[in-house]
Parts: sequence; C-alpha cells; structure tokens
Amino acid sequence: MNYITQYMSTKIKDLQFPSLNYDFGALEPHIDALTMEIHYTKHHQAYFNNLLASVKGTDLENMVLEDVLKNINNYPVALRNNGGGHFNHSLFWTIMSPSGGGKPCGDLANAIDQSFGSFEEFKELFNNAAKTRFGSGWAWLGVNSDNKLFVSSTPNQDNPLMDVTENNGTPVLGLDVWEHAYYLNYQNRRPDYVQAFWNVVNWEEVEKRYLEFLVD
Ligand code: MN3
Repeated sequence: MNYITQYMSTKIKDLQFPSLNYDFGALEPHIDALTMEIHYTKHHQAYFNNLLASVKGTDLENMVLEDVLKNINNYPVALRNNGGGHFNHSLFWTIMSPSGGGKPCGDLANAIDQSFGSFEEFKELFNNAAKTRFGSGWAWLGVNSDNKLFVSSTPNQDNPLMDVTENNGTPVLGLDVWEHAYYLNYQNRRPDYVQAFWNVVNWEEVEKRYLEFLVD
C-alpha cells in the first residue's frame, strides 16, 4: 500500500513505520549518509513510537491520522508534535530520490507556472519560506481546496493539513529545516542545504501527489 492510500484509511494503531526506498548514502553529496541514518532511524522513529504510545488504549488509536491532523486543535499536543512528525517525515523521504532534481513536468509544471509565474519564481518563494522559518520547522508546497498551489512554512512539526495553520491544504512537497536535517554537513548554513535539496527532489512523486489531491 502506498503512503498516500495508507494515510487516507489506516487507523493510527495500524500504521507501519515506512521503509526508505534508497540507501542512507544515496542522496550524497547533497544530504550525507550519517544525517540520513540518524534522521530516519532516530528522529523519525521516535516521532512514530511516541505517536503510538500517546494514543495506546484510548479511542484515538482507532482514528485516521489525517482526520486527527485536520482537526488538531481538538487533540492533545503530543499528537500535534508526534503525529505531525510522523506524517511530515513519511512524506519527506518519498519526495526525495537519488535520481531526483531537474524540473517538474506535465500538469504540475503547468500549475506551478500558472500559480507562481515560473519554476524559478516558485523556487525563490519556497527558498525564502525555508530560509526565513525561525527555529525549527518546514517549508511546503501545498494544494488547497480550490485546487490552488501555495507555498508556506510552519513551525515545529505542524503542516498545512492542520487547522491551526494559516495556509490550509494538502502538502505535496516539504522540506525539513530543523537543524537535525542538515547540521552535521552544513552546520549553520541552512541556505546551502536548501539549495542542495533541489538536486534530490523527486518531481514524479510530487506530481503524483498533486494529481491525487486535486479536489473533483
Ligand atoms: Mn526531521
């Protein structure tokens, strides 16, 4: 079952920790192997474990994570942090690939041009969102309920699904700008990490998500 379908229908208690479809070193030199290993096996695993622990034995374990995130204001903060953390990282691993980079094509490329003027203008907006997010958080490309693309950033493990965010919609591309995502290789140079990210973006996966989340 792919990631998207899994989150649309799976109860939190039945969620599986996702597999990584490439080696830890596969994204080098853009993202180094040790960062990937620690990020995936320690940080993401901890969000996942804490998510399951926080709902265990409660009615919440029978909820679908996406529904919880969309109404996160009604739920305990542990779900916002760990449910968001699990969702965000699960997306993050899939929208990167050793054979990534380049430009989007097809319907997504057209939508980006229509929404932002050009791919370059979109990248500049996204880069700014990633670079100016103060402290820990994420930059996003999302699609809203009017099928419009938007660029945003969120603090901590929030994401555009959450009712607490300003730009509400479904994320189709996300960049983790927590220091744990880049500090070993880039230290304080977040802009260099943001720039390098474009070399590993899996545009096929981003477009798949974009098409799947368009509202009829
Ligand atoms: Mn992270």
